[in-house]
Amino acid sequence: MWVLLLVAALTAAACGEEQFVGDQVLRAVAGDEAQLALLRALGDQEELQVDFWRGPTKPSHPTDLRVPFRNLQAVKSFLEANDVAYSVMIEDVQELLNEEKRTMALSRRLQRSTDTFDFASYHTIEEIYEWMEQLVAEHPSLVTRLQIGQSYEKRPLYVLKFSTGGSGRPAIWLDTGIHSREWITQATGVWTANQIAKEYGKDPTVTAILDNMDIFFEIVTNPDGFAYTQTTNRMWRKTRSINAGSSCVGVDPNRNWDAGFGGPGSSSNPCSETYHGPYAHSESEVRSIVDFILRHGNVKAVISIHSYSQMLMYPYGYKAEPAPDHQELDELAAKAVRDLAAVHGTRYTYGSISDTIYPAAGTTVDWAYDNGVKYSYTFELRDTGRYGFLLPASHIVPTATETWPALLDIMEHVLRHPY
Ligand code: 0X9
Ligand code: ZN
Repeated sequence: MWVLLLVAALTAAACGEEQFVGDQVLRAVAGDEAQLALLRALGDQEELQVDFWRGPTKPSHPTDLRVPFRNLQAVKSFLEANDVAYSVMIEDVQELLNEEKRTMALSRRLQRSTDTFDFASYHTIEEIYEWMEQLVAEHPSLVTRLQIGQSYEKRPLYVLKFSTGGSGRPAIWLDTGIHSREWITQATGVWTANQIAKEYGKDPTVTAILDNMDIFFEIVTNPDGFAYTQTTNRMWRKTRSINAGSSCVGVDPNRNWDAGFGGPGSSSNPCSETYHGPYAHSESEVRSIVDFILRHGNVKAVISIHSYSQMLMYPYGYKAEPAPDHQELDELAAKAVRDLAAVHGTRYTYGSISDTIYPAAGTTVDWAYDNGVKYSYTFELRDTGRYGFLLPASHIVPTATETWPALLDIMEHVLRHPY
């Protein structure tokens, strides 16, 4: 067995795939503002190559950080010297990646022999694009596939359109995978799109929604990043655009929107994971959605799906001021997380982005809200950090299944509250 593993590891390394052998994900909890500042300082020391998975947000809230093996001792000593409490969440990142690869390969063999799509497995971008064609072929009068633009590396930006006809109908926009490493989101996107198609004409809520509104669903919102997570670096979050004057690649597509662009919680450093880019909508992956939504002119809800932390949030992220529709958005979020929890007992927190998580300028839902889309929500799916971005495939169906009633709550509310 270990010979096979060794061969697999050597092959991956020879193909230029980034290895994470011995890397750990630590959870640190700052006791006060001073300790929080120390955690932020860790991130500013570029040579330590600390990759923040979650936070730092506020005292007594968890900060999850992936630390390369060679810097583990330095980081742990720093935390200990400053009395910052921490624990190890993931002992060896590479072990989880090996397991993920094994299950993907197993599912692929099964799929070849049975010719059915495995919703309980992670898939490559090619498999997802092929599945989209299949979905369209199976539901020709309901589903079409549009191309709204091209990524930086010239991949098509596909959107599934669910429509029963009419023209200029109010619409709901859904996106998953704008951060490429958040694999549970694209997988949940595939399951959910299939569910929408399957339930039309059966489930009365889905039927009522689609008899009056259109749904647009972009599943692979950051295709270059997604392809890169599968060939080269599983932990890639940003786009893959080249930054003039820097050797660091990519822009954070969830800081690139024209909503408080360049403000708190975003970075002007191209090497940062939260780099906002040279100007608002510089990324074609973002620009294409902006153009699409503005040109459509009747988008009533934008639901942008991320992971992880189990949260449901609404504007604002770029300012602390409550949104004019705060109360309605909050009540609807409360109902959605209640219905989500009823499925498997999974607990979500909810609130505005700036209250719930941290100030984040330039995000999708703030842009949508400021451009007239009242029902703007963003999910952070499972889990709360046991696996983080490396959520095992066995969680895909449970995650998608529990998220479904929450999505239906929001969509049904839009239907019943025309504006
Ligand atoms: O930093 C982000 O962009 C979000 N967290 S993530 O781990 N998915 O990267 C938080 C920002 C506010 N939340 C969302 N817009 N989902
Ligand atoms: Zn994200």
